[in-house]
This record gives sequence, C-alpha cells and structure tokens, in this order.
Amino acid sequence: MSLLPKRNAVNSRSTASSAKSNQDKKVQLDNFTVGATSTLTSNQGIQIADNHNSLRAGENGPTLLEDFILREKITHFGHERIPERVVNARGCGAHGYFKPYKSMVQYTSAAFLQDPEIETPVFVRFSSSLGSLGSADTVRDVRGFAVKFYTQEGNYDLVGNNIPVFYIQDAIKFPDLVHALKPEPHHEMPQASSAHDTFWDFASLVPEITHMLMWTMSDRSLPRSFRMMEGFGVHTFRFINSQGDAFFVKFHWKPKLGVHALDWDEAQKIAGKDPDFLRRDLWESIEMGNYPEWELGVQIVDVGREEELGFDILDATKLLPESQIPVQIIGKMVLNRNVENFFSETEQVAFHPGNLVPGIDFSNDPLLQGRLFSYTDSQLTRLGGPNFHEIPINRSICPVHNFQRAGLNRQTINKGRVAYEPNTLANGLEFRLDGTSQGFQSHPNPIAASKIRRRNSSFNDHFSQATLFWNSQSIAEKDHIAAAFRFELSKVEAADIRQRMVDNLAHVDLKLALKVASSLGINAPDPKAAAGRLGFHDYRVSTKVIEDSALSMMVRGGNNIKTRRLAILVADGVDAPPVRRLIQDMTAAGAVCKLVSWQLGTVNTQGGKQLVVDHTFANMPSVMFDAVLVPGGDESVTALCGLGEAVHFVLEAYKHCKTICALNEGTRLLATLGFNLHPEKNSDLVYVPTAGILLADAQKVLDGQVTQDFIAAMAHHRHWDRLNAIAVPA
Ligand code: HDE
Repeated sequence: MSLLPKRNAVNSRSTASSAKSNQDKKVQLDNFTVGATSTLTSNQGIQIADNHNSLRAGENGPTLLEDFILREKITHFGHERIPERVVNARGCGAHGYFKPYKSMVQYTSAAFLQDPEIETPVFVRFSSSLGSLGSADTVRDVRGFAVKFYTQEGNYDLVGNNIPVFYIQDAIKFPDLVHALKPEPHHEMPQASSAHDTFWDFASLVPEITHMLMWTMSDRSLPRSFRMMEGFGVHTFRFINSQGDAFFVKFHWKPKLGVHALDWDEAQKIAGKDPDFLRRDLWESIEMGNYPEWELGVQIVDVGREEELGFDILDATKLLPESQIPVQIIGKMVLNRNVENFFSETEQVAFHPGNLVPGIDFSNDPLLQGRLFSYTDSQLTRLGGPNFHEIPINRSICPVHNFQRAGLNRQTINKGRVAYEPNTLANGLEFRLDGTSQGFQSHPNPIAASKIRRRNSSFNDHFSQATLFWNSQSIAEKDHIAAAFRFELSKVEAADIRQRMVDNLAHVDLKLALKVASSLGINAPDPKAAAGRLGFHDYRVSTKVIEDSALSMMVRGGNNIKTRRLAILVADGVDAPPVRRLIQDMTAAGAVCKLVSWQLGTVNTQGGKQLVVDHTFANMPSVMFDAVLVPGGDESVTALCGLGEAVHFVLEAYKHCKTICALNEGTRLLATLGFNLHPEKNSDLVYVPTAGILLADAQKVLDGQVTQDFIAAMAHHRHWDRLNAIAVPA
C-alpha cells in the first residue's frame, strides 16, 4: 500500500451529511497506515535478500562501508528517539468521538456544539505531569487530560487536567515550578515525585500554590483509572455566539463510571508490580469494548457578573464552586479505538490551548496567556520543525490552505508560483483577506491599560478556596490529605522548609496544620510566622460558599460495578456452583471476574469438574483488583490458608479497604483479620462485621440472595471507613 495520502480522500470541507459521521479522522489516518508485510525493503523500496548478515570482506573480514542496507538500518535505529515532552512526558491516548446533547447556539457559534446529530472525532491523551516517559503510572501527581476535537472548522484542543485549579497564577513562574518539582538537578532524583526538598522549598515560599496542594495531596492525584477521573479546562475561556455576545466558560469532563482513587499504599505497590497500570487499564477496557465515557459540562458566567463571585475569574488557582454556578451537561465523549502505533499517534500528537475554533476564545488569565506561547514553541524542538501539523495525528480533517511554505520535513506539495497574499497571479482575480466577517474573530474586549509587571490585588487571596476544599472533604478524605502532607514533608531534609509549610497550612485549617506538624519533629504551626513572610498576602475574600459537596470524591463516586475487577481465590476442592453463579451475576452487572490461584492451569472442583485459572497470586496480586471473593470448599480453603501468598492477598485487600466476600469455609481465610466469622450463627443473609466485608452462606448465593449486597458493597469502590485497616501488616 502506498504511504502517500490518497489524493482528495479528505480534501474538502465535509458537507452537512458527511459531517454526521465520526469516521473522517479514521479514514484520513488509514491512508497513512500499513499492516504486516511478507517482503522486506530498504527505505528506498529496494527488496532486501538477507537481514541476518552484513556485507563483509571475507567471512572473517571487516564490514564494508558500502553496505547501504546495514548503514540505513543502524542509522534509522540511532535516531528513533525524539525529545520527550518537557512536562507530561508519560501518557497514553485513544480515539473516539464527541456528540453534543443539545445545541449551544445561545452561547457559542462553535459548529461542533450545534447539532446533536453530529459526531466529532477526538483524540485524547492522558498523562502524568512530573515523570519521564518511562516512569510509573500510579505516582502521586496531577493528571493531564488533553482532548483534540477534529472539527469541521479545524482542530480545537481542550488541554486540561484532572484537577480544576493550578499551582501558580502567572506563566512566568512555570519554569521555576517545574524545576522545583522535577528530579533535583545534581543527582536527578527523585523520579516522578514531589516528595523532596526543592519542591517543598518552592511551595513554602509561594502561598498561591496552597489550593493546588490540597488537591494534589488528596486522592484526586491517585486515580484508580483514567476512565474514573474528572477533567477540567482549568482556565476561564470565552464562548462567543453568532451575535458576538461573550460569556465566560469553564469546562468539565464528568466520567460515567464515577470518580475513584487508589489507596496510597496500593498506588506505591502497583508502581512496582505494574508500572503501566493506568495505560493497560485504558487499553484493555477499549479492547474489551468497555468504552470509557465522559460528559462535557460547562459553567457559564455572563460577562459583567463575574464581579459577584468575590474572587477573580481569571485566577487559575480558583474554581467556580458548582453549588454557586451549576455545571450544565452539554454532550458526551466516548473513547472507542486504541491507537495503531504509540509513537506515530500518542507520542507525536501535539496539543495546544491556542488551537481554537470560531465561537470559543481565550480569557486574560495570565497563566493561559503564557501557555499560548509555549506549546507551539515546545513542539518545534520535540517534533523537529514547523511542519508538525502535517503529521497524520495532528492533521485537521478540513482543508488547510495558507502561504506558510517549506521548512523541515514539509510534506504538502503546494502548486504554483504564488506564496503570498494579496495576489492576482494565483487564479487571475485579486485574492485579498483583509478583515472579512468569515472565519475566526477575536472577541473585541476593550483594553485601555498601561504596561505593568504586577498582579491585580484580586489575585491576593491564597487560602479561602483551600479552606473551602478542606471543609468539603469527608473524614476519610481529610485523613488521607493529612497523611499525604506528612509523608511528603517527612521526605524533606531541611526542617525549616517543613516548618514554613505547616505555618502556611495553619491558614487553611489549624487542625490540619497541627495534625501534619505533629509527626514531623518541628514546632507547632505558627500562622503569624507565615503571615510575616514575603509573598504572603493577608487577604481573604468573603465567600458565600464555605462547603461544596461536589469537591468530595466520595460524592462523585458511581453506583455501579462496571469494569471493576473481582479476584476469586481458588484451589483444588473449591465449591464451584456458587462461584459460577456469582461470576454470572457479577459479569452481568459489568464486573470483570478472574480466578486466581498459586499456579496457572486448572483446579479440580469439589464436584469433580475443573475450573480454568486466569492468574497466579504472584502475577496478579491483590492490588490489581477491586474486590475479592473467597469461595468455600474445605480442601480449597485449607490449601489457601497454608499459602502465605493467599493470606497476604486478603490481608492486603482488607488494608486497601476493598470489598471481600467469603462463603462458608472461605471465612477461615479471613480469620487473621480477627472478626467473629461465623455467618451461619447470624440470622442475616449476609453478615457484615465491618464495612465491605461480607460473609454469606453458599446456598444463599445459589438462591440469588447475596448478589445484590455484593454488588452494592463493590459499587462503594473502597470502604475508607473500615475498622482497623491501619493495623494490617501487609
Ligand atoms: Fe502545560 N505544557 N503548561 N499545562 N500541559 C505542556 O506542551 C505549559 C498547564 C498540560 O498530552 C508542554 O507539548 C506552560 C496548565 C497537559 O501532549 C509545554 C504552562 C495545564 C499537557 C507546556 C502550562 C496544562 C501539557 C510540554 C504555564 C492544565 C500534555 C510539551 C503557563 C490546564 C499534553 C507540550 C499532551 C504539556 C507548557 C500549564 C496541561 C511545555 C508554559 C495550567 C495536559 O508546552
């Protein structure tokens, strides 16, 4: 197949009817895609006869320089790497489509938001921000959530995060922030972690970071799955309608599976057991046909009414509380196709918050304004020159016409002698573009100002929303935040940095600061000391909203078990009928059930049949599952009780607050947990000694009396309020 794009395949703006399809991008990419081959050629197309031996002067002689086949192969190999992204290097992507639920014509003229019949192809890349290309997926970090919409009016990129605010207010601080966060320059440690001196040194001196810290120290920075995290545009943008009216808008992605997190201990273990955990989860879900879905939401504020918010809408360290400005759900995004080639698509995709379509515009957020410069600039180094928009994944599906020519790796062959405007030589008529009403129009917001290198004092409030976030968390979530601060700061060698941080935290909440300080070998937090430091502004807006349930992940949790992973621990002699029944019921509810034992192959059931084992305790430990079932069967349970790996499996699942269901003799495996484990002595169908631990009679499973309780417990995802999880030595 030719590697050249098929001519005219996608070379004109689609008509309304073809625009309804979401296949345009796929068709375009197919033109560049090749499959398996039975011949081998050089890059020049010369057929190669021997790919095992280089050309040499005799059997034991030196290799000849004229071996162009060897030279080409080795040279290409030596240049296979490109610079990784400066930030957000580690990521993975998938294709899909976006479809609006309703027309947004009242607010924006953006064509892809007008017609619920029209699907727009998208490519999404999720990423972590700190680590290198090969770093582990489950580190504590904000996640990137970048969406490229291939619209009929050109590419629109919504390059957001899974946290709605950012560390800093002004782009000029970004290099300092990232240098402080990244591995320290003298020894390049630690990888993909903020738990080190330079980050907390910077953080303790820049109080505007405090709100973001509350989020990154929360479970939001440990997503269970990319499919289970929210996305946010972070900045305030503008919608512009066809009359030219402007509205401030904030973008949200709401996952259909709810918002869920890993336990911190679990996240650290997964980083070793399966560093590709989140990437694999996304890939496998799409391969299995469990297409992840998000709804697009917007918060809209009329221009002029932003003053009523109390804080500055242009400050990226602030969010719009949903209880104050509700999120309107306006459409749905589905990811339904994995990439064909990671490098060609995921690595070479180039996002840019400045890729806009008519109907959407920037705001004057000084963080956003800096990004508008940075992304193209960064791609020039990463993708080697100004023609990266011609790389297939970056091509728009509507025609591109301009007079930018040549440059490294130019693909397009522009015909004719004219590479300028205005002209008459192109087709005999004068071609002039000098301010028409067609095409992208920047919103003419009036500016009358003096040049000034200073922030508006409306950006001075650094703590009120950090407190709002803290107030909105459940008890378990607060515990996790305090523990995360303690962990990170305990890694900081300089005691004065630890002290400065807790002094700052005292302005969020004194109890939090005391809790954090108590284990760090420093003095009690001193809010006055923080207030006396440079960079601190003794200013707090008076806000109407002091608590907002939308900020708690527990409220955002889903109520189903779709795609959750259930481990069923088995050995020879397992009581199979209840296992089969539960697999049937749980699978019907959307869960993925896997049999785990000490070796692959089959186990013999109590009834003399066989069950096929999917995984071993070693290759798929408890951290890779969301829930555990321990079936009955005396022989099976006796074998499991004598197996450290099996005992560890349930202990660890308990510690990580996962649902565990044990049937009949299976309760013996849970005995190490120290509960009164005799369900038959209890009149309830399912005996629950503590949150998420179900003990039930196998016969009741067969009678269908256990499934609903099991599903309800598993839908909780993690039982963070479980008794004594801290005491488990796993
Ligand atoms: Fe980025 N950011 N960023 N960023 N960012 C990059 O772009 C930058 C910021 C975000 O999957 C880089 O192509 C500056 C906020 C994501 O390919 C770079 C500033 C948000 C991704 C860059 C910010 C983001 C990036 C690295 C401060 C959330 C990954 C290479 C003014 C709203 C996109 C590249 C992908 C990537 C610069 C702040 C999100 C260096 C200067 C705020 C999701 O250009």
